[in-house]
Amino acid sequence: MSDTILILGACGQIGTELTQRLREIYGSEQVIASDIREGDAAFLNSGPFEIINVLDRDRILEVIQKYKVTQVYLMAAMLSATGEKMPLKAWDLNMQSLLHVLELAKDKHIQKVYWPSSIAVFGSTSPKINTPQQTVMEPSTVYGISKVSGEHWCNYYHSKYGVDVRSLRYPGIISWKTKPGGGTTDYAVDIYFKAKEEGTYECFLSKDTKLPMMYMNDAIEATIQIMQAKKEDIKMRTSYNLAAMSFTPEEITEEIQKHIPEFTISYNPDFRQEIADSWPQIIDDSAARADWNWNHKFDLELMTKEMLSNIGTKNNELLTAL
Ligand code: AKB
Repeated sequence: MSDTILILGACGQIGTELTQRLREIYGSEQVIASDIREGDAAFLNSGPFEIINVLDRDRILEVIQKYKVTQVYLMAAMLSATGEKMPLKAWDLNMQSLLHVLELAKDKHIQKVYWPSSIAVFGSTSPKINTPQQTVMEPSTVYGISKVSGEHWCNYYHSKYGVDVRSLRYPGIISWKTKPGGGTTDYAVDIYFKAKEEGTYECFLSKDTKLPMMYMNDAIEATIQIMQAKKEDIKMRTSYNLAAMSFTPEEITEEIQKHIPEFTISYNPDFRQEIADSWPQIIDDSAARADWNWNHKFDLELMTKEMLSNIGTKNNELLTAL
């Protein structure tokens, strides 16, 4: 039987590109996009779309039954910076949606679940350099608390009920097609847009704040790769560390200046600095590389070329609408 995929939160930064890529692989009709509100016309026209509030379990089930869905990718979440402004709302959204989907999988309405975790599961007591797969995890943000708890729920549903749930701890994800919203790593997307559009950028993190980052193409490939991996190769049922590169605002600035020499940056750290300071600088993702052959393609140099050559082009105008 072929797979039918439901994406919850399909209009977000990762959901948009994931939907597009999954439709290329599985066929448009096999990939049901959904979000709490309608996306752009181009997005709606590229395949089936349903309005779903991820807090409404019955509605998720209705759509699963309507399309005979076999896999769910739960991409809806409130990120670190917004989560600190609305802690209880972030907790409700991030946890309840996951528990709904895990319950639906436990009751055999679906066969496989993807749920993203984050480097935010780590806190200031975790090692900052080469942060291991398994280590101390005492997150300081509500987003991090929800992700670390979610990881344990995934592991629990897998070991107790055999639910096939798979997860990755995303670093900051950088893309030119859809902008992120409410994250601490968002500066690394904004900086490219401002460099192209205004030639200058005020950064909300200090110049030497090193964080793990990844180009969107790698994030999408990793997501699909872990979902397509053989069951027995998935040894971590909490979530896998995932890495590609780490850099500071100063280092990304220098890379951009190779293409736009007149680009300038100033620094005005805000409440997000404390969040960033609690996170790892470099992640050890050797478990993902060993277990299911993860390998990144994009480094800072290649990503910068891609970002700057696509922002502001016809390509970008079209794809932003997806
Ligand atoms: C955020 O900054 O909150 C996210 C993340 C690292 O999970 N991009």
